[in-house]
Amino acid sequence: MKPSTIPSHKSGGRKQDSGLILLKMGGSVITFKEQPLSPNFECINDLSRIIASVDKPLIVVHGGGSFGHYWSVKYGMHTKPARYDLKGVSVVHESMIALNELLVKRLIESGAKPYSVMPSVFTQGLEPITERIEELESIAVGGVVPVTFGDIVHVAEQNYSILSGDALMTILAEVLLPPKVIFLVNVDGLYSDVGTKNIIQEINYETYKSATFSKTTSDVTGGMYRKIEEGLKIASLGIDVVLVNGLKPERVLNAINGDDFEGTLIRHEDRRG
Ligand code: IP8
Repeated sequence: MKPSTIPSHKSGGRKQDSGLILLKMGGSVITFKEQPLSPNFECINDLSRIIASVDKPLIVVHGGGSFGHYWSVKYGMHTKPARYDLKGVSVVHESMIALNELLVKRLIESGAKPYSVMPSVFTQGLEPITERIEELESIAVGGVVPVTFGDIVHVAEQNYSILSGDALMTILAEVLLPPKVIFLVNVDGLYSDVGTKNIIQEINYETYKSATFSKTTSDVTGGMYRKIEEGLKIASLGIDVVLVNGLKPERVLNAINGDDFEGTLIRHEDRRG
C-alpha cells in the first residue's frame, strides 16, 4: 500500500476545526523510567480519570518509558532504519503492546472510551497514511479516544526502525492540524538552566538554541531534545504546543481545558489561514 501525501492545508487550504486535542503521555510519566518494566499506576489512574472527564475530541499517543526503551537499549535499536536483531523487533513491539494494554484497561475502568491503534495502522514505515489518520480524527469526534504509541516499525525488507511517540505527534499534527497539542513530561517544563530549574515559559527557535537540557541514558529517541524539536515543527504549522508536568493532574486538566497552565508554551508561528 502506498502512503498518501500530506493533504491540502500544506498548500494553503484549511480544514474544518473539530477542536481536536493531541495529547502525548511521555514514557517518563506513565512509567518509572529508571526501573525496567515498571508502570506508574498512580499517574496512569490520575490521567485516565482526567481523560474520562474531557468532553472534547482527543487522540492520545504514549511513549515507551521503561518498557519500549528498556528493550530497545538492550537490543541496540534506534530511530535509524537498520537490520536489527529480529528477536529484538518482536520483544520491543510486545513490550509496547503490553504497556498500551495496561493503559487502555485503566482508561476503560475510569470511564473513558479508548481504542488502541498500532502506529502501523496509519503509517507506512515512517510515512503517514493520510486517510487512516483522518479516520482517527473521525473516531475521536465520535467520542472514542484513539490511543497509539511509539513503536518499532517495519521500513523495508528486514529493516526496522523505532518510531517515537514524539515523531508520531508531528505525523498526526501535520495531517490533522489540531488547535492544541500537549506533551506531558516528568518535569515542570523546559529548563533554561537545569541547575536552577528555571522554566522557560515560552519558547521560540532562539531560546531553544540557548537552552540546556537534561539527558538520560535510557532513552533511545532523544528525550527532551526530541520533544522540543518535534514541538517546534508542530508550532511551525501554526499550532500552539504546550509542555506540561504530567505528574501534576491539575496542570494537565488546565492545559486541556485551555485555562492558564504552568509549563512551557511553544508558541505557534502564524501560518494558519
Ligand atoms: O518514548 C519510543 O517512543 P517514545 C518507543 O515516545 C520505543 O520515544 C519502542 C522505544
